[in-house]
Amino acid sequence: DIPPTAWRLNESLLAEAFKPRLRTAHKGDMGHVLVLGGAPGFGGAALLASQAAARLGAGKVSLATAPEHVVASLMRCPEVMAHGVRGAAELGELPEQSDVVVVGPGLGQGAWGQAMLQSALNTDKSLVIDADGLNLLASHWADTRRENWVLTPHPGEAARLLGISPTEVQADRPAAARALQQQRGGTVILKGAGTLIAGPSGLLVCPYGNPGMASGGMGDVLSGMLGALIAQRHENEESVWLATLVHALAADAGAAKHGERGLLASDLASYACSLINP
Ligand code: NPW
Ligand code: AMP
Ligand code: MG
Repeated sequence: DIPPTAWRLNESLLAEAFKPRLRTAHKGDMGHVLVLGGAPGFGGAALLASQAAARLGAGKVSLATAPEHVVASLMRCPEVMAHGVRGAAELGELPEQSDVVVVGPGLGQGAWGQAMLQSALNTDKSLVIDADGLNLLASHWADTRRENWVLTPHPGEAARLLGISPTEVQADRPAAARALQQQRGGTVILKGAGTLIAGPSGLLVCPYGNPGMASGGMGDVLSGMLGALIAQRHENEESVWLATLVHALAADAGAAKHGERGLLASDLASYACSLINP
């Protein structure tokens, strides 16, 4: 159901936003995204985010992940600079060298994930916090708020952040999205059918997307798309609208081809290309 007080995102925004690149553009102009994630067992989540960031036009993408995931990541996506890190010290200057840090996909909630999140919070860079990054905010950073971040909870993660049940979140999604934005600042994307975006400009709803997105990795791809568009465009809130729109419309194009049951998260980035290169 579309909340009556929310603006609806419309696909017509895309043609306005994605003009041809300057002929003299170089990768240094297109932003550097750093993805922190992929604890043992969850390497795919961080790679999906990284690959989506690369496909959406980020100038450079770095991935800091558990060392055991580096070789497979490089084989799947050599454009991504994959670093195996055992702790915060091994991140070196990566957070400071990037424009946007995406933290959370497959991060886990143990000491390693906590150290990665702390490193991201120590910078003044724009942040995208997803998945276990959100779970850690709920459990260990209860009072932290920030303006230059995007939080991307699904209803389960939103429930943990708000200290209520997922059923209560779903019973009044606009209220949950607004409450999170007020508590934490920045821009909040409450995911799930009829994704809501609560930001400084108010509430928007995304009327696109489909149940083919009810499969693992879809949210991880969104976090990478957000990182790429924020890195290239700087305008935080509008970049959030555009990434949400591109993600959902790419899934609709993908479902038209593969069917809802056959859609994979890793399919989305290639469908997104035709949306951002009109
Ligand atoms: P339930 O079960 O329906 O009652 P979790 P996760 C709720 C990584 N991944 N509407 C749901 O409720 C992630 O990045 C790795 C209502 C349940 O309570 C994370 O780091 C992959 N409720 C980690 O795994 C691919 C909803 O949320 C809870 C809802 C764990 O993330 C998969 C489940 O969420 C995954 O991305 C909705 N629409 N959506 C990889 N390939 O490496 C969710 N819930 O416990 O936070 O687990 O989202 O799988
Ligand atoms: P996650 O649960 O983190 O993997 O994120 C799932 C992604 O897929 C989010 O962007 C959701 O909004 C989207 N999604 C999941 N199910 C649906 C649905 N039934 N309709 C539209 N979008 C969905
Ligand atoms: Mg997720």
